[in-house]
Amino acid sequence: MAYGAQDCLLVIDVQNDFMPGGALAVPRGDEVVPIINRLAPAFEHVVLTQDWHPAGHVSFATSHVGTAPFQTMMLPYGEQVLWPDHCVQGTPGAALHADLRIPHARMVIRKGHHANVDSYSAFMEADRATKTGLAGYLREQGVRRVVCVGLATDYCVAWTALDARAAGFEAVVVEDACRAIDLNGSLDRAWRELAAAGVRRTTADALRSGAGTHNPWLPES
Ligand code: VGL
Ligand code: ZN
Repeated sequence: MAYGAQDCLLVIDVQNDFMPGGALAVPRGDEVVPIINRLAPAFEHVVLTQDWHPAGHVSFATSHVGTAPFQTMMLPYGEQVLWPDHCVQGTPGAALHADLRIPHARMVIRKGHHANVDSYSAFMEADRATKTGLAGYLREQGVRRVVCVGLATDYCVAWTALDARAAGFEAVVVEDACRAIDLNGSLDRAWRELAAAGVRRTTADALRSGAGTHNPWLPES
């Protein structure tokens, strides 16, 4: 078995605001949708995430006087990139892309809902102390390996994969099923950190061709 009950596909933040024309557009972010749709049926266990901020969230530049989007600011928990307002709870921009077809997804986990703390990672908020509950859920389900796809490679996907490793899971990032924001070298930095943490990097083709057989990208766990 290459992947099965011990594996979970994590589909990260495939939301309207991260699409071209959206509030925090990720270049070519829409291209991941058909790739993820083709990959998802190979996984019996899929979890979706949604970035899910209250209006006035601390990560929004509009919440701080004299700031502009994409600059950084020191907050009590560390340095924070300030973003355009995005993924506000219940708005159309926070909805999942309408073409995402993963009816068998079991859980949607929403993150970034605390007004004063951001959460790129699906496991742990930016204060590096508050857990989302995802690690406990996955452990109770017998999951040992997460396969990460979605947006954005260098923020929510990378932080999620790194925290998956920190929580004791195997982690894989499917490079062509992700797109990056790439702010001041963030994408190169993310790939270096992922490699150093033992996160595997693969492609959707390599994953698909390995389904149900031995897959050199995904050694038996
Ligand atoms: C994300 C920036 C702010 C992401 C979320 O999904 O990568 N990036 N909020
Ligand atoms: Zn956000």
